[in-house]
Amino acid sequence: MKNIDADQYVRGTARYVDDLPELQGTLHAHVIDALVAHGDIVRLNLDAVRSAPGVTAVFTAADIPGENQIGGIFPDEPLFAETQVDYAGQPIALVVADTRTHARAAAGLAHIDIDAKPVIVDPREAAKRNLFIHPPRTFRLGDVTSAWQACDHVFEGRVDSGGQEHLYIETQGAYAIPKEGRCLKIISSTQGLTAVQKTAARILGVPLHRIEVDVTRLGGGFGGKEDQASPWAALAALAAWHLDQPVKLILDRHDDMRMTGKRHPYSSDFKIGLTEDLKILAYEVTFFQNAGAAADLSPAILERSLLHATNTYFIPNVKIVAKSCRTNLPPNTAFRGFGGPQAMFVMESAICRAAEGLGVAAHRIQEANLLVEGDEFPYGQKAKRCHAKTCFRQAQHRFELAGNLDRIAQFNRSHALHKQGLAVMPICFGISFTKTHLNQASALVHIYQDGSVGVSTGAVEMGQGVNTKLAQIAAQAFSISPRRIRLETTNTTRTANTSPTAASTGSDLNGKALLDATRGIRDRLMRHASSMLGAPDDADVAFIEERICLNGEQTPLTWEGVVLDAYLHRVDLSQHGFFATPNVYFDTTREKGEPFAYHVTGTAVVRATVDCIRGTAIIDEVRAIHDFGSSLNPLVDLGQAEGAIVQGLGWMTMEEVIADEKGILQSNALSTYKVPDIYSAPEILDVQFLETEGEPNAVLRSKAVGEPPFMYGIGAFFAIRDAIRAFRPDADLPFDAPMTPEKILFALYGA
Ligand code: MTE
Ligand code: LUZ
Ligand code: MOS
Repeated sequence: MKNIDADQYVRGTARYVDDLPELQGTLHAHVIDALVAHGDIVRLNLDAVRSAPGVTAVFTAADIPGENQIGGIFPDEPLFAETQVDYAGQPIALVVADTRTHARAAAGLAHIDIDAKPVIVDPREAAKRNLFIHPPRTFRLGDVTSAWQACDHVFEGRVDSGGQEHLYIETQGAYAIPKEGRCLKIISSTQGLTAVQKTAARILGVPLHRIEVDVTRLGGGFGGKEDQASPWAALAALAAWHLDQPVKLILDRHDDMRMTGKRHPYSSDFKIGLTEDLKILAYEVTFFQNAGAAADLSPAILERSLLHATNTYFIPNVKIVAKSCRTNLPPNTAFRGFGGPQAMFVMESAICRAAEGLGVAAHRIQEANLLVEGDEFPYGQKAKRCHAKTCFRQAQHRFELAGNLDRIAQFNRSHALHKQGLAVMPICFGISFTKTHLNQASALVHIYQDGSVGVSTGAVEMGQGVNTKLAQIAAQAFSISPRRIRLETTNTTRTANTSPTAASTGSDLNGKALLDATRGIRDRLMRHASSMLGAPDDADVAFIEERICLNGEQTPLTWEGVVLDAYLHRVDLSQHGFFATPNVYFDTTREKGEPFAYHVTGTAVVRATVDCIRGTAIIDEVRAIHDFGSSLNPLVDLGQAEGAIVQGLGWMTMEEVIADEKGILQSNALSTYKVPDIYSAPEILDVQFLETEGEPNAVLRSKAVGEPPFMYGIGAFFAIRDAIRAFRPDADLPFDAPMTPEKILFALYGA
């Protein structure tokens, strides 16, 4: 089935927050923010803002009726800075005017004096000063200390990976509309409706039932709207609450880039020990996570780094230490992979270092250590239905690894100024929220009298195609045409207590809740059809392609006929459904548990060509064998894999978030921040489906797909590195991503 939204996307008729027709009396808000990264607010004079043309009101912390607090995991983040600012871009006040232009112009008239304090942007520097978001966490398996002696080879190193701007096409925004009885409806571009609802309620000091949140779709989220949609919604809500008028707040691209958090940069130290036959016996790693100025989701992201530190390998002796470091940057946040990519990049760097030290190909070390059935992860869970080896072997064979390496060597011999390199990139990603309680979802299904169906779930459509999958699931459950199914907006009054659509679990959790709801209605409708047919209780009644079948034979009854008759006989045609992932748990005192419903594995082969005059690199091909399970929708899944891979390539090769030493973002526009476009996508992007029985814990055996393929992009770093080595075998190459042309040139010719 093709994506049910494809038509709207192509025609440009899909409606985002800023496309909604504005209600009469709608006002426009603009944020007044800190222009320095750290200091005490010594004077805040907003008189000129207040008297500027078109201005209705200006709000500060003093106007918050509830709590000036938006921290989700720890209460360490005010909505408005009061006495001090901790990062450049931090909101200090909100101006509301009749037009957006007026609001923005007025904001420029604010006089804010800040007594500057020292700025820290480097996580290692923060760690030296004991500036942590929370105490470090350590995961252990076996005993690294004694294992080093048993190793034939030990290597150490440092690894750095940079931030990444989400660059969702739709910027952050919200539209808050007062309803009667001091209630608010907030239309928000959020992945997490309940987070928006809770944040607005906390700011206003009202119970959750006074706040309704509604989402039609997002123009992308990528994790950037998992919880960072909340402050903008809360700001619009605050203004709408005081003024009793609708208030819209949409960030422009520049403000969005300056004011919102990004993927966490990490700096890490590793030590890896191997035996003569390339078995990794011990691995020790310390992650310094650059959290930014407040916790945001950093503790959860750090946890996923701990969980994914050994990628897809079994290592018997492991020690992983993770430190979340407080710096003066906007709080960094969820981004596709959620700390997993950062950790896996370190693991692959360690393997690369060992391979270079031993003079063997990295893929031989990778292959010798792949997880097999029953192997224990450092967090206690055992590998189950593990396809790591199958994917790796199939990638080796189908993509002719040996032949490819020969051709590359041949190319490199015959080209002086272009060099090719190759990397194999196996991945393993755990599926479930690592906070166990978030692994729940609900759905609400209505069948209308004409047989058409309305489906509400907690899932947010952000381009990933979850609504298409949900429509398929409902259509399949009732055996009716998908045209009869309508996916309603995601709304907190129809689906309460939603987990964010994140952790790649959107279709698993909501799909299973939806299946639960459809089962209830289907049972009632089958009983009703039975009685319409005068069939005995034990008769075999089934819905098959809009017809009712009795003991395998078609009857004259149709879906529409049964639905209408059921209505006339007062059969309940609505149903709530619920799903909670069984058996997942995690014990943080022992740092052991079974946090994931299942794992997704795969292997990619990445080939790159470096232009050794210009320092530019082209990723020629990415081919992968990926475990989609038994895919519900191969086209949607392929789109997810391809998009994720290109996003991963961007993180590893060109996207460079640069804040200067004063904490001011330099890469603050699309002229200074380069994202992959169609020309930087590999000419050969070939993602093949591993043939499997499918995953029983996934919805209809179709595995989660949103995040895992992102990590294939990591292969690009090592492919480029391999090509550089072909030009300059003795190059001193740090593990420092992204591998931009600037760094490549330096590697080729630098000191
Ligand atoms: N695909 C598109 N087109 N836009 C997005 O914002 N977000 C990604 C992924 N794919 C995203 C996307 C992220 S970070 C996640 S967690 C998943 O989609 C969330 O959706 P799912 O759980 O339904 O896979
Ligand atoms: N969000 C979250 C996530 O709250 N918990 C997670 O485990 C997670 N994983 C990936 C992406 N977002
Ligand atoms: Mo995705 S980072 O879980 O929104």
